[in-house]
Amino acid sequence: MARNWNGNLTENDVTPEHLWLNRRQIMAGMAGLGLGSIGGTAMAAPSDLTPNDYEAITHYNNFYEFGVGKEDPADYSGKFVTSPWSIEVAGLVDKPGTYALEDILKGKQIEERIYRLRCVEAWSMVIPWNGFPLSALLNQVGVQSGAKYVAFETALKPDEMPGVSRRVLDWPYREGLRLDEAMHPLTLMATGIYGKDLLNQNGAPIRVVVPWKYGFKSAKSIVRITLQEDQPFTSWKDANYREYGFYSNVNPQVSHPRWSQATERVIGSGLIPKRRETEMFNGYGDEVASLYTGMDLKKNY
Ligand SMILES: Nc1nc2c(c(=O)[nH]1)N[C@H]1C(S)=C(S)[C@@H](COP(=O)(O)O)O[C@H]1N2
Ligand SMILES: [Mo]
Repeated sequence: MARNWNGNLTENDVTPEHLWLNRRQIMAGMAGLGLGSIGGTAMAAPSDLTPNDYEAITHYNNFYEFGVGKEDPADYSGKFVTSPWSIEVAGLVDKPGTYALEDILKGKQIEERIYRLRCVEAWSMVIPWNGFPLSALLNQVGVQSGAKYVAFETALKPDEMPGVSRRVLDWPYREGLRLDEAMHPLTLMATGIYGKDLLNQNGAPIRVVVPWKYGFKSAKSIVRITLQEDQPFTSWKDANYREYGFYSNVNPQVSHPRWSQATERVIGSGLIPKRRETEMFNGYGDEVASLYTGMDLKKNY
């Protein structure tokens, strides 16, 4: 099921940006396998993009519907039923409706994308996702011209989610993106990790991954996607708008009110965890900075 990002390019895919991303992805993959560089090709890929091991990726999680402890999602998500699954696509689209997961996956090419995940809590890891660009789904349903934002809603099943009895957030967990962010080729609908179907704790069976934003923007176990004109309600901004903005692009220069975002703790780096400097847009600035031209990112945090 897993396939590399260089697989099956169509003519439409062959733009300079895509080619660059391809090489970067291949390199990232090779770095993960310890293969080093391809015959001297000039390469912008970060050399330290080594995926975390499966154990860390599946046992150090935030999924508050199952509890607020990092191991709670692994320990308490066993009752969560993720099959059958469907996503309701609503709002300003040509083909609204409830789509079975199988129908969403039909014809979608599953790629591997090795991305950094930077949590707003100032820790990070590297995850080899499997999935398809959100743009493929949005193109399939036909986004109408009035749509400016995409809203995501997570499943809310209190009988299967022991964490939601505590009102840590205004459930269901909701997130959103501007339409151009949602259409960006880096924005992924993930269905797997390391070539295996997502486990419940990682957002089975399907979740969004937006690698240049703090992790909470990447909503798990999505059941509804709405195209709309207005900026969507988002759970964390609702919980505390001074701490969590709508954009929440990774930005080492904008501190969280209670801690600095300049550095991050590297999960899986040993008993005395290493810290690394946090990069603007989590290292994806070459690809995404142009989305924010002319915006004050300190105000629009
Ligand atoms: N539905 C839902 N999605 C969620 C969360 C959550 O609590 N509920 N936590 C977010 C946060 S804070 C992070 S850092 C990432 C973690 O993803 P991972 O556990 O797969 O690494 O998921 C995000 N998506
Ligand atoms: Mo997070």
